[in-house]
Amino acid sequence: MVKEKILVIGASGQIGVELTLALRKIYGNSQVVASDLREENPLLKGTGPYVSMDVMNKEMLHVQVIRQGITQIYLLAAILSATGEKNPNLAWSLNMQGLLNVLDIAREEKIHKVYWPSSIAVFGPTSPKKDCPQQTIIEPITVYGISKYAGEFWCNYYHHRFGVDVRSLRYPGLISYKSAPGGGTTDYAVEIFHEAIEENKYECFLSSDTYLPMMYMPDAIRATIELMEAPSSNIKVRTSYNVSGMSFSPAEIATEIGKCLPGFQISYKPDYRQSIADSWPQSIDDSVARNDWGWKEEFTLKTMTIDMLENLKP
Ligand code: NAD
Ligand code: AKB
Repeated sequence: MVKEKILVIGASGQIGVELTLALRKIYGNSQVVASDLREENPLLKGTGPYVSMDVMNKEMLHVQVIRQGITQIYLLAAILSATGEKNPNLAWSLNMQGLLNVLDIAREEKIHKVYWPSSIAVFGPTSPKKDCPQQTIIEPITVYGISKYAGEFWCNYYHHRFGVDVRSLRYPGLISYKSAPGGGTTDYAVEIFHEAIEENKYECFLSSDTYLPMMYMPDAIRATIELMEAPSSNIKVRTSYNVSGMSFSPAEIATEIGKCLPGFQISYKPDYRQSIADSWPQSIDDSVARNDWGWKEEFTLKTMTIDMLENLKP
């Protein structure tokens, strides 16, 4: 059996830290090279190799892939929805060129597998709001959503044209306690826990009844690893798979937190992120992922809330 050597790009981010640690558990610490533009996240320090790298620098990326004998790449570097609206050109440039650099090198160096996440942000106001299916009308209105949708088709193209085994999930908003989120519209669902513990109150930037698809990080990491370990013949969608965890509104998560922290108060002051959230579906139909490679979420709003608070309490 070939010993896999994995490169994680964007390893210091919200997903990168936990995914790198999970991959190191499976493949061995020295077999998973973490890399990022910013400094190594403290949780990664001492757990395995780290290289400082800009995914936009294709030459440097190529050299690292050859030098380290990389056989799999997980590309997580991106600009998310809210930050993307502040600098659309930068978001387009990083989200597209970063992916194309990785796909090109994967093709040239015969990389075994590539992982690249898409997002529920591909959907727009004309997509179904409830149980949004795998295939439907897709007309995103954010630069982030446009870049993810274009990226999905680049993945599909490199797979069918050049045989690159690239796999992808449309993550919902991800909730975690280990590393901070990086500029998304769903970030309120992480901030609320920190503020609840520190202040017992939270001012939300979305309105009380804004339902969005969400997932707890342990489910997201498991979904990623299960997708990547599934036999290639099971991966029938080469754009990106819908995956679902839970769906809730700010009012509902506040009620759940209030059950654990009596007296917790939420107030609402919607800002520019409200229109982004309003353009996305409220819930996702992931039956294709369930059928193709057996996806099933574990955490509910209730079990996630209890786990988040237990882990964040001083
Ligand atoms: P994040 O912003 O927390 O992390 C991204 C990391 O990439 C950061 O550590 C950043 O320093 C790094 N980076 C930025 N530019 C870089 C460059 N030029 N070269 C190398 N590294 C660079 O993001 P995240 O939440 O961990 O998201 C990871 C991926 O998952 C992204 O593609 C994102 O679109 C996708 N996703 C995330 C969510 C979510 O809720 N977190 C939901 C859907 C999809
Ligand atoms: C964001 O809000 O931008 C991300 C996402 C859903 O892709 N969390």
